[in-house]
Amino acid sequence: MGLLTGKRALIVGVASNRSIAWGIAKSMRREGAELAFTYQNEKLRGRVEKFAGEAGSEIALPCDVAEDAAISNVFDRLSEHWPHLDILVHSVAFADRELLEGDYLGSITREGYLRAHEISAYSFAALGKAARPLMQGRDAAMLTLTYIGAVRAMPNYNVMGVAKASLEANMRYMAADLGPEGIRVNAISAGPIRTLAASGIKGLRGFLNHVEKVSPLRRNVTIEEVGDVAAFLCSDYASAVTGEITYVDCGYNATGSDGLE
Ligand code: NAD
Ligand code: 0WE
Repeated sequence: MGLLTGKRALIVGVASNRSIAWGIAKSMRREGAELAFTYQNEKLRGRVEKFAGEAGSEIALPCDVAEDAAISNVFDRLSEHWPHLDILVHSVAFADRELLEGDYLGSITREGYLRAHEISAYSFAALGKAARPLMQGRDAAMLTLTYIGAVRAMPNYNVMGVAKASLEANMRYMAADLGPEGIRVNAISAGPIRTLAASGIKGLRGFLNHVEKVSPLRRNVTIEEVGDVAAFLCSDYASAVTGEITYVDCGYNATGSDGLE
């Protein structure tokens, strides 16, 4: 019997076979969950349909999280397939690329700030609000993905770090709301991984090399390792864990050796 046998999970944020959401989908599938997926736009539709098929799923629904109607439509359509939902995985972030370079104050704009927060933080609350009715009475779980840039000022991460701080606070407020209903809400703070969202980021190679050099495990984390922790956090083995951030970063966050030879 798998960790997630009999559970149904909606995965938001698959864009490629390198996506963290895909690592999570693979682990959840292996542990017996039934899966459904969303895709951001028509460009990604075919790819996500193929990934859904590989994961034994026939459910791939459009959802641009910037659109209220798209969010409510996902749960309307999902409820035609499934009477309930047990797991919601939110693996979405976006900021305009120009804001992820150089000085925070040098690059920040009102528009860029609002956009980053809308897509990367508000969307978790919006999806959680829309998923809530389907998750009643289920020992259900919601999960989001964050980064250490929420709690430390990291070079170039800039407005995304501020949005991740908001995302982490959202996660705690959602956990407080939904705990009495039996719904747990958690976050994984993953180490840097070369995904689509990370490719083309100036200095990503430097971040990866740095973690390899100074993290206790002396290497970087994989999407499969993030997936396994996600499966655990959304399983009944984690039934007393909510409002928590679990670092899956080869121990990087626990070190203080930066800058030493
Ligand atoms: P990815 O590019 O594979 O996934 C990002 C996803 O966000 C894509 O599927 C994209 O379609 C989706 N997205 C963006 N804007 C959207 C919108 N308006 N509507 C719907 N979907 C939208 O990259 P990833 O690295 O797997 O990122 C997933 C999550 O993991 C993000 O929250 C990211 O911040 C977080 N994270 C990534 C790393 C890393 O180093 N890669 C580390 C820690 C946390
Ligand atoms: O959360 C992220 C990246 C999220 C992201 C990535 C992009 C690239 C393409 C959000 N918006 C965009 N917008 C785009 O146009 N990570 C944790 C990965 C990441 O991003 C960094 C990092 C790391 C690590 C940005 C600067 C420095 C390090």
